[in-house]
Amino acid sequence: MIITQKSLVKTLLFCLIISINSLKAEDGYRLWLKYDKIENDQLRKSYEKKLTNIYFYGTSPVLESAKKELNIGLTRMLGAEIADLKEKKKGIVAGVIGQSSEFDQLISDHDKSNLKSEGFLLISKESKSSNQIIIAAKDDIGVLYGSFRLLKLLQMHESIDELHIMENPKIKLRLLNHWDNLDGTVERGYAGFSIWNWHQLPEYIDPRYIDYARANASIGINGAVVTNVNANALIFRADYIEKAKALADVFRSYGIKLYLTARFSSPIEQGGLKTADPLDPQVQKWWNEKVAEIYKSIPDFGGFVVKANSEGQPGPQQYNRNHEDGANMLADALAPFGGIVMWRAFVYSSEEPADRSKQAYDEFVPHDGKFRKNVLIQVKNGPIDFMPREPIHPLFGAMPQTSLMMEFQITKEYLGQGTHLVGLSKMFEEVLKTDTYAKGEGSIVAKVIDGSLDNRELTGIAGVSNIGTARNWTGNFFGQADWYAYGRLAWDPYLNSEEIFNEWVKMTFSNDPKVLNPIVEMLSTSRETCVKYMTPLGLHHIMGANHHYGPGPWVSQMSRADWTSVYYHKADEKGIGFDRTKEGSQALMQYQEEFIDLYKDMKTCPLEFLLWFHHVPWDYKLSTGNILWDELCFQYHQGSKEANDLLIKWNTLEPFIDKELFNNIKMHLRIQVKEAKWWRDACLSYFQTFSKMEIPPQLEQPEHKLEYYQSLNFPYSPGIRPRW
Ligand code: BDP
Repeated sequence: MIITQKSLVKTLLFCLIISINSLKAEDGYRLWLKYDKIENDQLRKSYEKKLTNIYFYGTSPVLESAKKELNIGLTRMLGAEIADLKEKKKGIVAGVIGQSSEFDQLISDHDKSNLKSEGFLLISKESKSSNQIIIAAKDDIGVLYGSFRLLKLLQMHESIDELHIMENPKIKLRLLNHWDNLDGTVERGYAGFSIWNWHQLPEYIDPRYIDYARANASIGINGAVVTNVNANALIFRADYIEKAKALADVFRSYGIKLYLTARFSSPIEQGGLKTADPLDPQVQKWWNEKVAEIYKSIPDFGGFVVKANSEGQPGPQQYNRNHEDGANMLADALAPFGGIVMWRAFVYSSEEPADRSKQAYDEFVPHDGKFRKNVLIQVKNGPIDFMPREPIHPLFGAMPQTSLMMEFQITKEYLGQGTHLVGLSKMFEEVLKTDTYAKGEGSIVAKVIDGSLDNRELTGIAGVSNIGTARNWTGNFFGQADWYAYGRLAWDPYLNSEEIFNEWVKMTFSNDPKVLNPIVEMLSTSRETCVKYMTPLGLHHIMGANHHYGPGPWVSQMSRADWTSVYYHKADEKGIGFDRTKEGSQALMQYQEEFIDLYKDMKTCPLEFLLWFHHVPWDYKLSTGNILWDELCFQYHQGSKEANDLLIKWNTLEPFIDKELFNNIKMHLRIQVKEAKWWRDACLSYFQTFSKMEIPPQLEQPEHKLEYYQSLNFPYSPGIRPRW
């Protein structure tokens, strides 16, 4: 046998991949793309028979990424070398429809006509002369997604016989929003610093950028907004545009477009103008030229996200203009290049309105139908701010002539930050499946977002990223599940969390039911647990000031009333809760009639939103049979007990989990147990000063006096906005 230098290098590389795989402790870097060797010989061999040859019709950077990924994944999982044999009858055959008639013949007309942009088809074909697994799509990104799907089948030990899978993404723009600052810090980031090394860009391309793009592509994310919504105009300086271009160049081969946040006052800060008035011709000219300059470097640039007139950020209202004027001006600059504007609806003025939850609706609904075609209004899932539980935002279903996109927060600013295990998928799912009743029953939020309710073409969803320089990307290991779940729901907002958790656990931990079932259960129950120990019964915004870490129901002295906790819980000697009914702030009236009917009456209002919509007397008898105060105590205690159950369950998994990973998670779960108790005791001690009732004697009493909890402070708590 002649051993060429090339084949020797290839074999050595192959051995290296295999050995690295088996030696390393689990540090979490590989995310759900672990591709561990399939130990079941029979299964592995059955895959091997069908998959060790790859043939791609055509070539492009994205197709190359797909081929590379198949190579890495199959080599590792099968422990066999993958050949590129130019053999089209056996093995994986992939291509873009419409580029080769030979390839097109493999796909039925029915399948061809059902495939949509970015979707994929995965089929097996077996005959006497052929044995193929075909990956077909309308574009190369679809082929990449199909390749990841095939690898996932193997990771989940599923059969690849008689394959016929067709998937099309339901939402067009599936984005991650990074709240990353140019100085390397991450607002509300709990996983280290920003992964974007702006200082060393554009020359230094961190290999992480590629793995980041791979991970995103594997779940269908097709856009990244790399800068913070509290934006810095410096990003528009020529050298920074070149840095951004370097990132865009990496992302492109994984089907990911780059977007930037636009500080509204940039024409002043970067352009030297005296104004940023959107109707000023000079200002318009500056934006037009700046956009043209960006497209010169980044021809597929996605567009801008804008936070304007919110929390002190500049915006059109400073010039007596409105959101429409601001968004349309930027949209006009971007339109010639196919770019879009995502204008955020998270706005509230500094005038301290009677109920902050009403403001976005009041400011945006009058502009329905008046935004340019390339504008999306980006709406947070709830009307306040990413709380552990909020009702849906009243804007969903209220602007049928405008593209509304969803904004979820994946980073857990309000749900345990860097340590708590809280499977966010459940929260995302709850929101997406909630009925707006905008066009009668069944008008769920998912239908607003995917455009099907109002026949909207331009659709989108954004998730505020939870990743950073932590070796395992998310700091808290289970944050990986949140990133994964967000991507899956962005692809298909009708999925069930259990299904998503199952996939993630299988790919990340194991297919063994002994491991799979308990972890899926932990993920499935944990969000409800968190709500109970933080904000049960519809309470909200009662966390520590500024850093938002830990409980702070007593927070009352802030520069704005609607940054305090007392503004939201309104506890007094009579009761607790925010009356948002017709008799109160009337925020409930912003919803559809059927929605109002569900929540308007204290007697029938579902308990999870009781204190969101009502001010309820302490001794009010609830449907549970308990008076409000007792119920509050029971819920807090139950939440804290359930946090402990998570730890107990985890401990049973010790024999099956990599030691390093087991301990990593165990330490975080211990923190969660401690902090759940802290939340419980601090909140009950504080609310007790109003209820003046005993915590039911069968429950453990708070360990410390209220003053102790109030005295705690955390000056270096992570994620704080630097300018605050
Ligand atoms: C709040 C965060 C703040 C963000 C703001 C936003 O505390 O850091 O800037 O949302 O979404 O939840 O703009």
